[in-house]
Amino acid sequence: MYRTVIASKYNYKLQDKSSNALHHLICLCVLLIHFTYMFWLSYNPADKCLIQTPNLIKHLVRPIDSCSYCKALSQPKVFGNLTQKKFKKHAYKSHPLVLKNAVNHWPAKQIFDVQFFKRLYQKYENALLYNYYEGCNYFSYDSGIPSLESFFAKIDTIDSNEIKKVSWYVGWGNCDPDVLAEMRKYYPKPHFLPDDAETPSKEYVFMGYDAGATMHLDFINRLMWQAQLKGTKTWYLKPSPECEDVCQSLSFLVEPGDAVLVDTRVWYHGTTITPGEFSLAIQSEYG
Ligand SMILES: O=C(O)CCC(=O)C(=O)O
Ligand SMILES: [Fe+2]
Repeated sequence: MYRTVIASKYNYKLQDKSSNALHHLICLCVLLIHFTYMFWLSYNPADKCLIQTPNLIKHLVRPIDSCSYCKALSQPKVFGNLTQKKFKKHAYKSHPLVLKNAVNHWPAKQIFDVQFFKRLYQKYENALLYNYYEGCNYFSYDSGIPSLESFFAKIDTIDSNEIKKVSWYVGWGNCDPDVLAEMRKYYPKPHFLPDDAETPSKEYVFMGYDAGATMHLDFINRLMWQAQLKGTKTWYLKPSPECEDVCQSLSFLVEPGDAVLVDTRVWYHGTTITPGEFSLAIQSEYG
């Protein structure tokens, strides 16, 4: 009897220990699968670093702003079409600027539409892959269209007149040299940028109906220029939290033919297309 009790106690302990070990092993495997999956999702072969800094960490460790970019501003600085010389005074202050009609003469204003880009990416069939390997981002915002490839596959449906009222908004970087060369046939380097300004070999397209970009901050290396080619769009800017006591949020409307300059590294920004309109903009950086 005594032996049986000892044996069953011993067995119980053994069982207890082995089920604990099994439990730990399962937890470890689940964690391992989870982190491998997260890594696979965020892995981009174009990135120089194997492990990417999560956006939350980027927000926490970004430099504190001096607020000179937003102090005493209640609206963007609005100019007519500025010359290079006049633009230079404002180019690096990070004040939001609107240059009315500065890109009105660009042929892209007439020529660019969803089908233009669909045809372009059909012509250069390796461009999607090239963009991917060069780390050219695609943003689906709230559209639920997961990739540029699926956007082009879907475009005939979302662009048809019967359902033009469906809201969608996407943006993507164009890195492929052939695609960029074809795009640049229809617009020059913005004439107001300083001659010595550094520009990347990547230009973004943002387009959609009735929607826009949700509020965010960009972790990019330079200042941003954007050419509003089709539709009207409202920009919403919010100063960074450390400047909220001395600066205010602002919003402004841009029209086809306007150039917009926003330092999207310090201004939180979002956009909304005027209801019922299609909007298309080209965007890049300068430094
Ligand atoms: O044009 C837009 O809707 C948003 C653009 C944007 O987020 C940017 O230029 O950084
Ligand atoms: Fe942005």
